Amino acid sequence: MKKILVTGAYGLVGTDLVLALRKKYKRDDIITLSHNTTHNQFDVISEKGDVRDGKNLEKIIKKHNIGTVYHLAGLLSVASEKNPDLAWEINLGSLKTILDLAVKYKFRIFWPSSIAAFGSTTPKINTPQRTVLEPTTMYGVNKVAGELLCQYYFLRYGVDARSLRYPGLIGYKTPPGDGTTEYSVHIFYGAIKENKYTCFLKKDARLPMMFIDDAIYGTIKLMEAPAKKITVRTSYNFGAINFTPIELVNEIKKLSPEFKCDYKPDHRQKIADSWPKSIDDSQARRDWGWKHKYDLEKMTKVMLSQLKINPPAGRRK
Ligand code: AKB
Repeated sequence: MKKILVTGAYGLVGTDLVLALRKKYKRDDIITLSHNTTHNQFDVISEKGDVRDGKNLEKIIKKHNIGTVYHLAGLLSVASEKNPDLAWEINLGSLKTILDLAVKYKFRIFWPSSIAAFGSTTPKINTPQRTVLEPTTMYGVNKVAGELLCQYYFLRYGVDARSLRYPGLIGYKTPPGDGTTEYSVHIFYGAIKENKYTCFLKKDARLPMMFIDDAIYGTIKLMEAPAKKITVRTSYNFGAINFTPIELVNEIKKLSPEFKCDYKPDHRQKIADSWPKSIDDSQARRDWGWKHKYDLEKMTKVMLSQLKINPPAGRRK
């Protein structure tokens, strides 16, 4: 079998994805690429390197006879605003390098886009698959350019690149990254550690969200779908639930009645204001059978119970 390479394997998506892939494939079939191989918590092959180093990427792809790349390495929205040049290099530069290598070595690619591809001129409720894409963040600009690049390489070179517009993802196996929807992960750490949290978004900031198990299920399902089912070569709208901070707080309070949250919206609110509130993902559901399983209640129960078993203080930073 041709092997699978996962970049960004220690992030929120990468961690759960590698664990899920490992249930389906043998140890030697999965290769992770990371800056640091010392914290290798997976029973897979790990390679050291930076996704901006095209020569190293090519060496790894040749050495392991790679057939699929999940290219997850990237900066999130808030981190990208702090360092737009670095975001461009990592989020877009490395995607271009991998697409070029896919032309040469004929492998398939998964690349995550995001609801950040939309902007304030996009319809916010049930945002359609095909609509205005005028983001005002560097991260969003990277995502739109990346989506178009994937489609271009498919049309021009036949590269089988597939993508999902991830909503805010909520998981418990890694600490939250530097993004906007990440309040929805930080809040659980606050609830578990000290029964309180100060939210950096307004209490009524509704955003599209998804529990990580659904995201991983959908990502693998997309990659396993026959090519003829894939009618979107930019990136599929990918939805599950949507909620506001106060709705999440009320759900947490059902299980932890002492939990308190206050709201101090900061610069991140402006990013949230430019994103949709809910997503129409009917095309993904029609084309390749996407279906989510977790609602707000079920997700909250799993997050609290899992973080109680493995409390944040003992976790890798
Ligand atoms: C972020 O908030 O930056 C990400 C995303 C929605 O892409 N979680």
